[in-house]
Amino acid sequence: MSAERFAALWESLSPVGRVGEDGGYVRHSWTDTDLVCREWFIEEALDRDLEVEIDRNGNLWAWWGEPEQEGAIVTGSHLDSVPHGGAYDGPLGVVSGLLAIDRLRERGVKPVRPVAVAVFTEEEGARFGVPCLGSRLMTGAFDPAKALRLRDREGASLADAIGRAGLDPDRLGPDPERLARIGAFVELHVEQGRALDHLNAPIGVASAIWPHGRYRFDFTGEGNHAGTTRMSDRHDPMLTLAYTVLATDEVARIHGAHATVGRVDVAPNATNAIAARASAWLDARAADGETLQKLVESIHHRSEERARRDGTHVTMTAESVTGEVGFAGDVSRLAALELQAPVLPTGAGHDAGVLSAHVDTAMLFVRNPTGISHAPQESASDADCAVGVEKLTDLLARLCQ
Ligand code: HGY
Ligand code: MN
Ligand code: MN
Repeated sequence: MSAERFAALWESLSPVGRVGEDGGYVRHSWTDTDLVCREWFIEEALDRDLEVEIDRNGNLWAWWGEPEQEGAIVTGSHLDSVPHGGAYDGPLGVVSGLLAIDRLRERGVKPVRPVAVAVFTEEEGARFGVPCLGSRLMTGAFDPAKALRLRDREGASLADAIGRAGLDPDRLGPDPERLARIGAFVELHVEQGRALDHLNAPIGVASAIWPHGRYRFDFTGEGNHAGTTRMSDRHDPMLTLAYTVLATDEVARIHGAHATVGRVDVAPNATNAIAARASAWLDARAADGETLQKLVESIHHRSEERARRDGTHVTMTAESVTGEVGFAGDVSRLAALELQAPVLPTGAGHDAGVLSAHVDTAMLFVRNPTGISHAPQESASDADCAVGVEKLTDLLARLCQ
């Protein structure tokens, strides 16, 4: 696979959802932009004579071989992005999967089991708040009734969104037959860090995904006039929120963990009014479950202490929590042996993490020279991406024959 050949397919998708001069992407699930991305995938799959399926949860599947046959070898990733995210997080795995099918055929590989490229919906949880929603619904890891009630920031429900795209909300839910037919899942993903760059390696293999969770903090206080309310008379939830953000940073450093508040919501959000209430979303990650729990408990405890001082009130709600994922099965071991690539953990969640509880799973990483992700500066060279396609093809060839 040449860099030019990779770039040709890459560039057929890259203009979709790219916004503003910063080149960031806004591709939220079930929006018109996402439907264009989905159409792109379906066309590319049909161009390759792959059989396309949309499953009950809206995930897309492009099959080479009989979908009903056992032991399918599946690759793929997601097409949705965080707001103003990078180009590669998700789409790189989908484009590489399609090109790997081309390369398997050119190499004359005759699979003895079906091979598929999958596109999972709402992996980022950027619109409806729950990451890996498509793969969690398929594996029964998230309640479909609860999912249908999830709302985006404009108040549209998931039920409305998928209904608009032609799916039947009543069919949302576990898909055990489909899951049982998958023999192995391999997700290729841009590295979200600089380990491969420091190792001067184009490709890596995942060893683990850190446990991580998303926690919503709701602060309530007393709305009032910014100009006439004495400082000593205030119960300002923004103070408690600000302190919680500072505590997040300090506690994460103490625990050698990663914790972030990147999203807030304030009401009434007026220049000349003391806020009545505010919300902040904590993204917390740590190398092991025990540290994650201590990290979140400590942040919550400090926030409550500060609330008492401010005369405000704080509640914390866990919106999604993902346990540690170890990629230690045969497929991961084969990947490390076959590809002779560095093996490294990641702090980022992936559909491969969700599927790994049910299916033998591996993840391949492609070098990201900036190490930046979830931002427009995310990058990967066409040459490294082409190497990624070849390595993915090597692994799929071993698995499907
Ligand atoms: O947030 C994550 O870890 C992933 O990129 N969805
Ligand atoms: Mn991501
Ligand atoms: Mn991703």
